[in-house]
Amino acid sequence: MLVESYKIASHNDSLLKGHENKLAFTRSEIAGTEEIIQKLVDFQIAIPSWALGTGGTRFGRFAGGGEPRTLEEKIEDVGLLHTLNKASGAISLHIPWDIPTDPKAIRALAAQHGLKFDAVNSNTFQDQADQEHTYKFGSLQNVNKAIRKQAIDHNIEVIKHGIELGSDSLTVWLSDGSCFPGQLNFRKAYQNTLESLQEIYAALPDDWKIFVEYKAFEPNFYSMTVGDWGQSLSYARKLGDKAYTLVDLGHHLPNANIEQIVSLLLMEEKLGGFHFNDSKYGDDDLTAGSVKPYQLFLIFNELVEGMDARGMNHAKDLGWMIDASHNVKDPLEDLLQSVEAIMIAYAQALSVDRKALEDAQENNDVVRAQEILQNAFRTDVRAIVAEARLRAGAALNPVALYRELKVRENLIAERGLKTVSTGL
Ligand code: AOS
Ligand code: ZN
Ligand code: ZN
Repeated sequence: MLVESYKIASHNDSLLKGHENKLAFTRSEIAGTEEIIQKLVDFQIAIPSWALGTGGTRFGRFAGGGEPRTLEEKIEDVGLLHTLNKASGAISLHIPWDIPTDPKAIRALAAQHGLKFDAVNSNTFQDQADQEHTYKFGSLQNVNKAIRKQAIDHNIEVIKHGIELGSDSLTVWLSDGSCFPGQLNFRKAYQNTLESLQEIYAALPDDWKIFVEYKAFEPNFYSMTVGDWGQSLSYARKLGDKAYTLVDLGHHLPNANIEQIVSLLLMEEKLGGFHFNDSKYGDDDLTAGSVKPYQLFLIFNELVEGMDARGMNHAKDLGWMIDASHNVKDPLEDLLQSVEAIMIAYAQALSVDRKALEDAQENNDVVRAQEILQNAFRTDVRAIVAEARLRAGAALNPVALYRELKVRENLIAERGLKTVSTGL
């Protein structure tokens, strides 16, 4: 389905008056709105190919309809999101779910939609039909060398697909670990994983990065081999300059201080990027900002502070991506909501009076420090985010326009009601 620019323009016209009133008020509340708007225009968040279909739990999946059936249709869906918000200009592929059989054509299609290829992802947490060895007892950590080799070769294959597409990073997430105490020799599992990662690292092109994603738990697991930021950082350190830690917000033990983890990784120059989502318990993969928006803001607060201190480019120097599962919502609407929540948190963090906060901190003025942060969090920045979209040629209200244009109904008409996209 194509959303023509005149439809966006007429949607924007109908909302313009109200928008301008809100923007004028916001300008009176926040200093430096012009710079903030420009940063928002530049900011892009990658969409994972596996989040475009309906997700499920281990118990069931209640499919929507009109889901993308092919890689081409996935690219079209992300293109659609990008047309509506001009902030989703990249797609992240998962191999073998998204094998690009004709990479040239796939690149051309993505370019048509204004999309880049973000990190490519390997999959050694499932067995594929044509695969020789099973990953039942792990992949890169496996006690069996032949199994490790199969998993290493797969990752190298993924890098090759990524090169063909113009991607420049590989994300490795492992569901390696153990289910019972005694099952695994932790030290050997660590060593095997390290050696496997080193072989993968050796196959990375010079200008590539490898992101080592950590996760505290999987249902049924007793231990995870890359279970937390410390383990990931330890691998990243040993691997070298091209290796970084990836923070998926849902992968921590309850109440973890994620903003502090982020600050530390950034300081150590080992923060690679994010998988944004939200959760009440852990790895619920809910819409970003839907449960703990203050935490999301505090994370961005550390990012802006730490990146500015290092002279980093907010838009380019880290990998920004969503990783969510949409079990009851229309995935595309949910993704629009996530992007909006991320932009809001970023805008709020940009609006923090850094100088005043630093003064408060240096003077141990705890009350003042709290006031500064909460004031930024409680000030409505939605008009600034909408203005950034307007200037980029996107919709003032993407979710509303999505519904006005009956996008899902159109996709169902094109693709059918009984469609199953790949993913979890
Ligand atoms: C799994 O929990 C991780 O978040 C992965 O990043 C990702 O969801 C997976 O690779 C896609 O299935
Ligand atoms: Zn993730
Ligand atoms: Zn996850």
